[in-house]
Amino acid sequence: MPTILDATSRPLRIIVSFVVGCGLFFGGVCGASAQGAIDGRILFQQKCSTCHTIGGGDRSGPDLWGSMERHSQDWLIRWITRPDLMIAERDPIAIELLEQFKGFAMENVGLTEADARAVIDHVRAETATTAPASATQAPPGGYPTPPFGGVQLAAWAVFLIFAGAIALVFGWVWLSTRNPQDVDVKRAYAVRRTFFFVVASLLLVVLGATLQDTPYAEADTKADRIVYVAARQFDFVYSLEPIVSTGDLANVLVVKRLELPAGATVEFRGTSLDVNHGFGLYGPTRQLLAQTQAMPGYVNRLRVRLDEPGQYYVFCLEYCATGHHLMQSRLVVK
Ligand code: HEC
Ligand SMILES: [Cu+2]
Repeated sequence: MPTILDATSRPLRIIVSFVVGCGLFFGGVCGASAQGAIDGRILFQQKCSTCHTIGGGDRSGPDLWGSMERHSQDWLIRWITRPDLMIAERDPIAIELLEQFKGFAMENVGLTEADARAVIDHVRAETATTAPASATQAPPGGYPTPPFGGVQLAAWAVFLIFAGAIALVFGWVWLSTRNPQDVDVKRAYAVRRTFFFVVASLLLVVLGATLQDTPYAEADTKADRIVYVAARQFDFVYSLEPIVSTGDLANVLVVKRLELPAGATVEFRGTSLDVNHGFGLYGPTRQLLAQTQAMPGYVNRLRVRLDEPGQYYVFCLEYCATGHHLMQSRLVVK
């Protein structure tokens, strides 16, 4: 399920509001005597949670984690009880938020001042006890250690064997050519020519054998999901709307907690807002699945099918400056 609800899901929200409203009315009638104090948690769930989360990332309204610390109590009470009035009065903070949310206005949900206080207390308490949603935040208990074995071990062994062979050849050449007079130049060139043809034909064979595996034939098949990724020093920004330049960041809804359906073909469209970065996608066991470069001025498409549900990781695979190691993020496949 995507974490974004957009304006098109309005009818759904009206139905939800209606159902919630009916529940509230009858619940209120039955429970009025049982419940004296106003419960901020319940109010939040009923009146705010269609548009807001507390630490779960932006929906059609901003993530409210920490938002109570950004505004004065007076402002909050006025905003929560009469957002329509404040927008009409062109309150500067309200207008700025409205612009950030592309003109989608918060609704007046009919809270009293006492209700508003209870909700504010609830959001403050949740902020104090939960972690903020952030794709860049490490999971509790840290990142899993990647398994060392299988393909990775084989690749490492092949690398070591080849590197060792090259070192041996260099050593042998160094030892056998200490005296220039000893070198038979003609024979050396003949060896070089043979070597060139052997390696070139070997590479051609490998090219022929692997060409059919290149994904270009599927380039115009449709992806189930398109996720835009902007890399920058030092994090990854995700959105379901195109991000090409830094200017776009203000106009798109940034997804703080990226959730993707299991089995779907996902197309990441990656770019960079500053220097070259890498976009390396790792699976639940932290094994590298796919990677592409994130370069300023280019949008690279990376298609992957994420079958296995779980936590996936994204790391920068290009040393981009001193904060490179901070470029870690996560997404969830459900
Ligand atoms: C219909 C969707 C909707 C509902 C319901 C809603 N809000 Fe909002 N809220 C928004 C939007 C959208 C914004 C951003 C400003 C704007 O565009 O009007 C916002 C902004 C806010 C802000 C400012 C956040 C910041 O980052 O500074 C607070 C605080 C807030 N809402 C609290 C609440 C509370 C509390 C409730 C429940 C009583 C609630 N909202 C119900 C949509 C909603
Ligand atoms: Cu980097």
